[in-house]
Amino acid sequence: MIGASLPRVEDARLLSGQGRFVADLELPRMLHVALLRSPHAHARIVAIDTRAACQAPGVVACLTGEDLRAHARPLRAPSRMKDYRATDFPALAFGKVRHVGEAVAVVAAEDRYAAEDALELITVEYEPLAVVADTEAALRSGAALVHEETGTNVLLSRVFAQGDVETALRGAASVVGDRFRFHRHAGVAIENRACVARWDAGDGSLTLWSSTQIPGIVRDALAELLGLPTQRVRVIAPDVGGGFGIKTILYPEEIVVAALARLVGRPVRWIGDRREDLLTSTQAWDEVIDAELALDADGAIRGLRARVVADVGAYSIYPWTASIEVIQVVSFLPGPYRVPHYHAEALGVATNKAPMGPYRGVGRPVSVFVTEALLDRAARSLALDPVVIRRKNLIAPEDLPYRSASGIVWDSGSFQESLERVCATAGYDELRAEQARARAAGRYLGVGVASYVELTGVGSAIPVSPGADIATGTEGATVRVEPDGGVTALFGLGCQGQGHETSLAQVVAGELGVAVDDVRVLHGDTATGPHSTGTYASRSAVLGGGAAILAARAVRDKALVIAAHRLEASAADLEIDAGVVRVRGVPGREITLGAIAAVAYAGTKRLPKGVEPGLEATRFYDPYLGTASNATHLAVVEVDPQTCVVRVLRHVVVEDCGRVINPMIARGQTIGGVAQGIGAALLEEVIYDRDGQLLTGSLMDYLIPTAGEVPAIEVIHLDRPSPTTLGGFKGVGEGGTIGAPAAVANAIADALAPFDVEITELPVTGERLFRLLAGRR
Ligand code: MCN
Repeated sequence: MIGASLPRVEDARLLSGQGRFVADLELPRMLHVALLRSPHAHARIVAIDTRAACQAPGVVACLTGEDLRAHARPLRAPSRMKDYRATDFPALAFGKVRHVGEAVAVVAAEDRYAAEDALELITVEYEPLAVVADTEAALRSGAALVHEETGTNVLLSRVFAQGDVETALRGAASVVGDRFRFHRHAGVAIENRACVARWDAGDGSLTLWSSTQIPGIVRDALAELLGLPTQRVRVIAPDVGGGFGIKTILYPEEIVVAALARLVGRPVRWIGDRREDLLTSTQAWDEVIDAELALDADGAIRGLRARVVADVGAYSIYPWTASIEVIQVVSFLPGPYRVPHYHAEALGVATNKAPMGPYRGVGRPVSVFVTEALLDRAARSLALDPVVIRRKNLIAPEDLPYRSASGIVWDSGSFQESLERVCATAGYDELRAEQARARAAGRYLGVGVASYVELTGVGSAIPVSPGADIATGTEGATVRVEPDGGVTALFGLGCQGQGHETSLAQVVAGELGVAVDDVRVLHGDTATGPHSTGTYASRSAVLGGGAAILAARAVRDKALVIAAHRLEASAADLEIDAGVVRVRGVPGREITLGAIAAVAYAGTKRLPKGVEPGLEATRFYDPYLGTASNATHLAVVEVDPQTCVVRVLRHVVVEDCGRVINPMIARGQTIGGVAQGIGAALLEEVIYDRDGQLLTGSLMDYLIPTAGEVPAIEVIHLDRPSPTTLGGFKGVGEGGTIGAPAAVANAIADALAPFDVEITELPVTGERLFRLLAGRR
């Protein structure tokens, strides 16, 4: 079962229009919500008049931020991190607005048209304030404050240090460094954010359907904010059309619809449109990184020094806080390399933009871009081949487990192997020869290599977001054999397209000894699944898979005890395959899992002495440290210096996600991630003007890659089981996005080496390339 490229069982439903997303939900008497959003990036709210809107046809309720305060506490993301300043994040702004698009009032009406029309009747008197447009402005003395109560725009700062980087830099044969910039990014899921809330006055309970990645976290936080007991709140994430990290926070709209449903006693629904999504969903990256890499003459890394300033936007998000992105950058800058001396400072700075949050890869696309760009530069300065300098510095098998310069322990990794394999697969030497031939003919081909390591399946020893007030180290699974022998596997984890209904079924089926088709995976419902925080940080295979193994094993052991009793054999002599338990070597002495379940549910009379009735188990798994996934990407590009068009001709990935559950799914995950990485490298950029107005508020302005920009991606799985996780799995969901931007950036720099330009900013849009090449062509 494990290792089989089974077709995804969910696809029949999803590809034939049978999926059930939040917007498909029709509830009797449901109200529709529209939100009035601020046109100002920073302004005091002097007055809001909703009287006319409240009288408008079809309108049932109308609330401002002040009104909502009586029904829901403002959200606050606490952290134990030293030098972190929490900010209140109100579901509807009161006092002032801090970014364009922030909601200031809500209308609930009989339909969305009535709600939208009523918004136009609300008058808001704003007093515009000085806009904190970027981190430079935010750090200037006397700058306007995004949150007055913090007394500064710096919401967090942290230093990572190992060894003596000053001395390492001083004695180096080569020091390469620059200011790098990875611009702001949006996570564009096919399904915009959406939520529906229903209040049941009969038993005082709330049900929220949300396109969230974290139903468990949303439930716990909502209960607290609304003052409800947790067991009275149920959060269901039905089919979700992509999340990519942006659906891993508790959003204002979820609080608003929940509070409204309770207030008016009718179901309330909000379906975000694309403009709202681009304006208000968390955004990613937006960091300026000053970094220097010091090397010996033979290319060995001596030390790395960096300062990373992140634009964290207007609010610190729940539960991850404003630190999630920038702390990952400094944690992962040393990459899969031996870096003896390291010093890095991270600053998270508030501005009047949408809040910063996690996006596929979190921080690592940025750190990998910087480190890999520096390595290529170092190779050029020391006249070494980019592959040779990586070979020299990559952590070797004998170094493992390896404690990185930022303190993360790599339990395993095939760093050298993935580099060698990518070169062999892509035909590196032949590519270089082809590049030389092309250059002689006036064409600019470039080859870019990037290696990375990431921590996946993180357990309780290391929080996903250091200091944040949320425990992310465990997941549970319930495995139940139904009376006919079919198996139901319940997970708290939700799914946004990763194929859990197939891959987790494979894990359960493999451990239990039944056919995959006989396992039905149900997930994403806090009322039915075990305790869970959700799907993020490439954790479901490791944590969900680990819990599934434990639960299936417990059920299997019990089934064998019952079977031994019925077959009058020893449990040690039994084997289970395709749902039938047989006495080894005795043809015909067998019993089906269904028959065993019937006995188990019939009760004590038919069961062996001391065996409890029932055939189900719930188990939790904590991988404790987490496990290292790694890969090397190789991109081949052609750049036309006249038109500044970049074409990615090839993209090869050799990746190690441990034991692969379903190679087709893991491949699909990698391909999707690479496509997003190519978008990040070439196209996607959120742009605000000096007044904090979003200039990329539609997909005409915010460019995502299409099939035209993405080549056929070659993916090889090394399939080296993790030595530290149950099942040997490592995560794969983010890797494509982590390696691709750096590989593409290095390939562009390589193509343009004759013009002596360096790539320091991503995305490398046509305009940026045009400016870089100005006067050099
Ligand atoms: N898998 C496997 N073998 C392994 C590891 C994983 O077959 N050794 C399978 C898993 O069983 C699962 C999939 O690959 O079906 C991804 O597993 P994993 O790496 O554990 O990641 P998660 O399931 O926890 O998903 C989260 C991850 C993240 S963090 C983002 S962001 C992301 C991603 O997954 N967002 C996605 N992939 C996405 N894919 C889609 N289609 N949509 C998103 O929003």
